[in-house]
Amino acid sequence: MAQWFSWRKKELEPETPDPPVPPSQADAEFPSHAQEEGFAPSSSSLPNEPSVKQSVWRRGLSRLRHAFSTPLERLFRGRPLSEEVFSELEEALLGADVGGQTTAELIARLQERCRRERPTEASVLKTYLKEEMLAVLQKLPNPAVLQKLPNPELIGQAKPWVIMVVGVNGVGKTTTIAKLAARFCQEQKKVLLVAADTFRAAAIEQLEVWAARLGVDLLKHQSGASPAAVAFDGMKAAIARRVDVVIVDTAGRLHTKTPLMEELKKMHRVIARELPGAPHETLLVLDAATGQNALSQAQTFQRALPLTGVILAKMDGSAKGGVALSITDRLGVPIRCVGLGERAGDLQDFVAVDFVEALFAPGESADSTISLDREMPGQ
Ligand SMILES: Nc1nc2c(ncn2[C@@H]2O[C@H](COP(=O)(O)OP(=O)(O)OP(=O)(O)O)[C@@H](O)[C@H]2O)c(=O)[nH]1
Ligand SMILES: [Mg+2]
Repeated sequence: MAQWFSWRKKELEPETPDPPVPPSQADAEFPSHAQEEGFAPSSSSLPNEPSVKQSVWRRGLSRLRHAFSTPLERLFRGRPLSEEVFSELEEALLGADVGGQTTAELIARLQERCRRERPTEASVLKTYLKEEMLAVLQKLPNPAVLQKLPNPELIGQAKPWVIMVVGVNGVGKTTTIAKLAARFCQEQKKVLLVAADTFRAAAIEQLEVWAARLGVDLLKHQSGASPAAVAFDGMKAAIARRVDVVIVDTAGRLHTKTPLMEELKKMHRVIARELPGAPHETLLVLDAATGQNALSQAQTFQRALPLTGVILAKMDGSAKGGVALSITDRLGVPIRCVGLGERAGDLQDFVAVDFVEALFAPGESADSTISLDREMPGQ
């Protein structure tokens, strides 16, 4: 670890007084995205009462918070800055699956700030860490536009708006598709689900159950059918039925000898041939509980397909959600949404400030069990 504290040794020999430590800006600098997104607390809310959305994020990240940021509070409390503190912080970041490279970069930036601003207490690292994590998560361009799913303006430009959902088996693709379809239904869009995961009959049935529950159309073939043929028929049906949004479910594994990536590329080509410009979104679903494995999966998919976004499912049960940082940092593909549960309403737009605030939120509040059911009646 770099000798970050060389200035502290000098400090022991009194020279010029320390520059004042800048006031903690973290909280003041986190704007209320809740307001932008229409989830702002009502004017009757108490000043420190979290909004429904903040509560959902806090509840969703509770596992990661308990594994990562709660122990950090203890690590920082009442300790002077030392190399030991930095190496424990490094361990905590690695333990949360932030990943080696992103962790090293974060630590280097914190050390650089300490050299510059010369704090004495380790507790200031919490503020610095929040700010540096936010900088990593916000480094992709134009997040405000990219994050919106559905984006009614974009959907209006192409009809049907086609979303292809990919990912290895079991990560949460089908559930995420149902969550997305529920959102489009709320926007009064006509949705068609295409069951192109023909690997097993149960996968088709699962999508069928969701389609019935949400009251949307489904196009399916027999299990074992060619996924590209299902995608082809799905596009034909979507155009004929004048649907607004098509969401194509895909397999995470195949029973044929064709490698998965080749089959997915073929589906992508078939969709593009039937409707130029489609698929408008190719979303990769990753399981947040798999930590750094999720990043290597993402890199494999990125080599094969023009991904437009990542959806990080199962964040609610994960102590390894720090992978969100390395996905943004290393992949260069924005995280669009996060899965915070198994129900149709348990999908949140990924807003970096909400994520960081929830990660470092003080102890659970009484209403931390509020669920999105309130926002999505009738589920
Ligand atoms: N806790 C939690 N569970 C989730 C979430 N998303 C999906 N699941 C659960 O994860 C399991 C697998 O989800 P699926 O949607 O079937 O995953 P899949 O990628 O379609 O799986 P295959 O079709 O087998 O490739 C199911 O039990 C889901 O209920 C989430 O955000 N949070
Ligand atoms: Mg599935």
